Amino acid sequence: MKEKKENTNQEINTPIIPTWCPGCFNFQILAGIKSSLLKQFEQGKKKEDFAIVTGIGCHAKIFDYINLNGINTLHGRVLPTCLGIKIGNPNLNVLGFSGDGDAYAEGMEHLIYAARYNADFKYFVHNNQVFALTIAQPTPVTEKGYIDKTNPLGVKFNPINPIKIMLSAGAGFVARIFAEKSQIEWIFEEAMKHKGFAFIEILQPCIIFHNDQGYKNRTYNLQENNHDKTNLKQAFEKAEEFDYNIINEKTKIPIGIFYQEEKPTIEEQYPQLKKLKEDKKSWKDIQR
Ligand SMILES: Cc1ncc(C[n+]2csc(CCOP(=O)(O)OP(=O)(O)O)c2C)c(N)n1
Repeated sequence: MKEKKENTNQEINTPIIPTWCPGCFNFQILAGIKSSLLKQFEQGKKKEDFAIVTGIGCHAKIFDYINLNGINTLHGRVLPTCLGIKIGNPNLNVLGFSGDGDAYAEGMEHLIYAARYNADFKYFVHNNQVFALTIAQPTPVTEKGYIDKTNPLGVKFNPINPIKIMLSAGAGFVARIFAEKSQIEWIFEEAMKHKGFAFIEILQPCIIFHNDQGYKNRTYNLQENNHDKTNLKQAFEKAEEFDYNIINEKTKIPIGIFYQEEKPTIEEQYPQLKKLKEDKKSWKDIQR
């Protein structure tokens, strides 16, 4: 077996200039993820301990701006790609990124299974309530009545509520935050401490096509308001408070961790994966 060379280059920036619109909230997400990674490196992890997976869309450009190994996968297929990486090498810290179209339209069925299988990876959904890259068609979380060229009569259906879906599917870490660097840093650390699948929805107003920056003023923090994140019933009640429809003066949007419960991960349940983890190996290392 070849001896592994240690990678001493821990640079996470890339030379690629972001093509997001000036002022896009994706910049906040990028800054928060980068500083969180640097903190992880300070605590002893290395660049090669991480893998990044993105879907297709504006959110997915983050793949080009962070110098980590990974896969810029097909639209809607972030979760099975993350799962595949974890099964190939359960020692990797896998970070998945999707847009709301990617996660809740093309990728919806994978969400249920990610919660059910509970592989230990972290999933960030940049929710701007539109298919932004393809110029603003509605997604399953766009508000009823939304008009665009593909829906000139307005969207006729109520949005789905992904927080409720994740709670129902049995996800062990269900959170929502606003796209602000400090919030990303906080939730990144909490999610890394959690053993198992972590679902993190990031409210990320699209400043061109769905510019609801008022979102931020309507948020309140669950953890600062006595929310019991171990109480599933309470988590559902909090999830009900915001139904993704717009929004009036009274609307309150809970952010923070709705629910957290550690459950056995897929890696713990299969002896082969458990052994790879214990031996700090991947399938590649044990191939003959
Ligand atoms: C299977 C498939 N369907 C549709 C497309 C076209 N497409 C490319 S990007 C995109 C929008 C992505 O929207 P979202 O996932 O919400 O990400 P955002 O751009 O808002 O960050 C679509 C529909 C595609 N590339 N592949």
